[in-house]
Amino acid sequence: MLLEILTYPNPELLKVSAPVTSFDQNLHTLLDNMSETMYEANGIGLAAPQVGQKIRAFIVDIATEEDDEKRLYEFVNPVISEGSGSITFEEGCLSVPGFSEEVKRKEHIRVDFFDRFGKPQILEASGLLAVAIQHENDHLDGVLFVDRLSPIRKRMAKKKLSKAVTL
Ligand code: QAP
Ligand code: CO
Repeated sequence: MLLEILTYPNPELLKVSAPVTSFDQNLHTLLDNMSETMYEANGIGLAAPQVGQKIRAFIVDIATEEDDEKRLYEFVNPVISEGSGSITFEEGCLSVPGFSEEVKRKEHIRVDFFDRFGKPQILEASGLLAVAIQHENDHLDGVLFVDRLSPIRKRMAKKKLSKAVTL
């Protein structure tokens, strides 16, 4: 089932999400619907709060069209640690359609998380995958990539976005 993606400036996107407590069929159905919604929207990442569910879960699939197979990662109650290096990437967001800006993040990260069955997992990620995980993890804390810009570029971005919604 396709889900509705909340878009900027919806205040729900600015709230902090709560940890997942039961790894049940409800969670599995939500994750399945999220991946269907992400692929349909040509996204590479989607967090539960973007579809109105304020729980700490997100999905990422950075496979491009040239890549044959999909590699869907599901993260529940993730904790990012041991960040190193830095990488600048032009980011977009399904909740901020039609807008992109360069954001600087950690190049290498370690993520401790749970899979959909509640089994603890550890992933070491670099490059685009690390960028995507940090971007999606921010959604769980109500942070959008626009908030990661320098104060000047943030002001320019908000001005541009406020025009886009009123037009
Ligand atoms: C987050 O972003 C991300 O404006 C996922 O018109 C971004 O899937 C992770 C999208 C960059 C890593 C690097 C945005 C699709 C999708 C748009 C997305 C649009 C259509 C964004
Ligand atoms: Co996003």
